[in-house]
Amino acid sequence: MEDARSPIESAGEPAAAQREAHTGKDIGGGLPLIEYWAKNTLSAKGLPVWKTLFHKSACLSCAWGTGGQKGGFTNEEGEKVQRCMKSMEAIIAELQPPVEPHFFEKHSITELQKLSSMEADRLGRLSFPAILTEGSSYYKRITWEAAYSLMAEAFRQPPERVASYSSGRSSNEAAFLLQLMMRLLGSNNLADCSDLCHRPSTTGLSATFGSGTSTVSLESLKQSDCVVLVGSNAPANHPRLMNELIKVRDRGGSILVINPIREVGLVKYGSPAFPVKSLVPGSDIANLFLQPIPGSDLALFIGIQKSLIERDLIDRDFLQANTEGWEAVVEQAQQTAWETIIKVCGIPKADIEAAAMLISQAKRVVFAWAMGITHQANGTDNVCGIANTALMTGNVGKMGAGVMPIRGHSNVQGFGSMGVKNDIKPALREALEKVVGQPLVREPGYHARSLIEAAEEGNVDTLLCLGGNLYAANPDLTQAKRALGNIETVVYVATKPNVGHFHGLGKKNTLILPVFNRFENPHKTTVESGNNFVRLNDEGKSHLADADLVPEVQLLTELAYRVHGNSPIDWRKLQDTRYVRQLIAKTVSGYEKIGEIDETKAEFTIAGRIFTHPAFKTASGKAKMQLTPLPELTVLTPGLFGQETGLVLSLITARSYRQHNTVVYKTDDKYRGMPHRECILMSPEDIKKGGLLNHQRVTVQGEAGRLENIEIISGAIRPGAALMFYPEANVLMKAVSDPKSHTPAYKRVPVLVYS
Ligand SMILES: Nc1nc2c(c(=O)[nH]1)N[C@H]1C(S)=C(S)[C@@H](COP(=O)(O)OP(=O)(O)OC[C@H]3O[C@@H](n4cnc5c(=O)[nH]c(N)nc54)[C@H](O)[C@@H]3O)O[C@H]1N2
Ligand SMILES: Nc1nc2c(c(=O)[nH]1)N[C@H]1C(S)=C(S)[C@@H](COP(=O)(O)OP(=O)(O)OC[C@H]3O[C@@H](n4cnc5c(=O)[nH]c(N)nc54)[C@H](O)[C@@H]3O)O[C@H]1N2
Ligand code: SF4
Ligand SMILES: [Mo]
Repeated sequence: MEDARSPIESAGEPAAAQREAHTGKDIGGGLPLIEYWAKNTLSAKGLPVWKTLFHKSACLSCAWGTGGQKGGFTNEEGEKVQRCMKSMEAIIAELQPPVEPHFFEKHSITELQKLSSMEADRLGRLSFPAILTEGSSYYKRITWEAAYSLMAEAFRQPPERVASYSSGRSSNEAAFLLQLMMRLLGSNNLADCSDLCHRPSTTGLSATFGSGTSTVSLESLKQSDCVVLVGSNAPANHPRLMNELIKVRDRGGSILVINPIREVGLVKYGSPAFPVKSLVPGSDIANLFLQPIPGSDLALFIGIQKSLIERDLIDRDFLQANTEGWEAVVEQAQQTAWETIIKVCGIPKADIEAAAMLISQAKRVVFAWAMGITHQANGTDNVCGIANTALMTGNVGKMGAGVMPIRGHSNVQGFGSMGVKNDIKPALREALEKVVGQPLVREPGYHARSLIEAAEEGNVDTLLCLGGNLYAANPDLTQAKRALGNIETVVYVATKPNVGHFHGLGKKNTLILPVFNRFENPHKTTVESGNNFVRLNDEGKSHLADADLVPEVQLLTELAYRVHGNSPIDWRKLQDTRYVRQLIAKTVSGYEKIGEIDETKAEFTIAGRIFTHPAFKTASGKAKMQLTPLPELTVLTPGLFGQETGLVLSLITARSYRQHNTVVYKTDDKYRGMPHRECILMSPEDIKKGGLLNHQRVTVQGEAGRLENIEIISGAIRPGAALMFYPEANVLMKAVSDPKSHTPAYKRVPVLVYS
């Protein structure tokens, strides 16, 4: 496959200007990765890092899901691999010394509220329970006994007024216990970070295939000859996926990248896994790089479908035999005018056709995506549009092909499997009902957004947050703070302090309860990767010698015991996680093998999820293709902000290269040439159009708030689009959500830029 001509040029956009504007690095990855490794492992402080690197447990960071059970650090194919720098960053943050013992006595909440995300994280590990009560300005240490009594009291409220939120870092065992405790209370108010993340993928894929996760295993990905990578910044957020993309190119395959930002690592990536051929010179990644208007990907996919239909390149036999509803989807693509498609996505017809050709020439295509697709007001339709394209080309249900949402947190998918969701699958509910011998509620509870709305209206009394940062992860931080402030008792179970602990305060009580992380628990735990592979984590030890920490499983079982007593579940017995795994094996479909994992140590692929034959988990066994209406992208004007002038842009809020979600590790982003976090990445064309200058300081106004003194950075981003870092930019936006998944549109935020 030949390297593509620059599609930016053919899109009529001045590639030269974009290249000139690019102030960052020339390749993604590269030597800085090795330098980081060397600095942190060869120093005097390197020993605990090495020890942790060799601990047999899954990586803390992303859901690509590398782990250590097979000896050394291995992927599910048993290949020995290196941990990426992101994995190391997460470990180093967990190996920090404890927060200084008298810190909270010396610093009032007003002072704590001034800390940035990075400063909050750098306070160190949480090592004792603390409480902030109404009228007090200081967090104070309390005993575990007092914390449990207070929580148990707080959970004795009507079930509709209690809720949980969770972030996918904890274990399957903790997740399972959390949902069981909540459901026995009679509450489905199990909001989860996936509501803010890949829920559109789960919703769209479940509707189409009857299964909400990736249909592709790592083994299968290794046989693909084309990967379509949409709305993902994998060089930063899933670095080990980059090695698979390099290998696709090495075996003569092709990569189509779709992203409004020409992320440098998606053009060329220097991987430490291939030190000689790749690390310094960099490996080519994208054969074709398309930069659509933010939020318009569905139009581009309908364009790809149309082009395939026009050239008679769709697999009608496959559609006939294995899908339902395909005629309407084909008809829709045929009926949609090219003019409309091109206008909505901003990509010229020739480039859309080139993308269609690239897909049709390949024998086995994997379609992969991340937040650029899900963080949209039509996130679920986006996912269905991708699935339709895969089905039309016969690319689901065979080795080397399929649809692959690239999951976020290291165990976010496991939380979903364990039933941490505001609605419960009937099969799981029935299985749980058998175990507990009583009916469980069927009505859906609050997801992350409806939880905030309910709290704002004063309808929530108690909230337990198992990890995460519900405050800073939400759109409209002012609303999030107000909403949390209406909840009587907010409990944060965490390993390290974050800004949510200081801003997301409950009305009467806010508790911060410290727990062990994955490599410190005194018992075995499991997690699930985005590729549907279950990992076993060995027992470990914490470096925090005198700390007053508990395992998450102990915290949840003790709380459940105090709320529910001994019946119908012997909660204290479940402090031994082997029994939790027995319950999971009995109740969670596909997880049967977890019942033997303590004896066999055999990590496994979850049954029924990887489709190597076109037999799906719908009632008919056929894929149900969904009709996907074109996105309606409103034309933005300064009037939206009550102004007459200024430059209106679609703001993408995303991660820098040195942060994990709301936790910032370093303030700069060298790869995008952004020297600090108060920057806005803009195209040279827009800078000129707005009468502005590179490095000028401007005001960025959103519908919910404003940020001042923001530095313009000129970069390779599509005109009309801009990028700022989350969570700081979350003050700007009102919550606009996809009606099907309720996930916020963080990637198309209207903003006005002016000096
Ligand atoms: N190091 C590190 N790793 C992480 C995380 C982290 O914060 N740090 N977070 C974890 C989590 S929870 C998640 S969900 C994942 C996130 O992984 P990603 O989804 O890669 O993360 P984002 O930074 O949100 O980047 C989204 C990408 O989508 C592009 N994009 C924005 N709008 C559009 C659009 O309209 N169309 C298209 N096609 N593309 C668009 C952006 O330019 C950007 O490159 O990473 C996980 N891994
Ligand atoms: N504007 C904008 N907003 C976004 C996004 C975006 O791209 N743009 N992305 C969204 C996405 S994809 C997601 S997933 C959410 C992320 O939202 P969350 O998952 O809520 O947030 P995190 O920042 O990952 O949470 C970090 C905290 O988790 C705690 N923690 C870490 N490890 C453990 C552990 O082992 N156990 C426990 N109990 N706690 C632990 C630490 O205290 C740490 O401070 O944000 C969403 N918000
Ligand atoms: S790619 Fe993800 S799972 Fe693999 S080592 Fe890096 S952060 Fe960990
Ligand atoms: Mo996420």
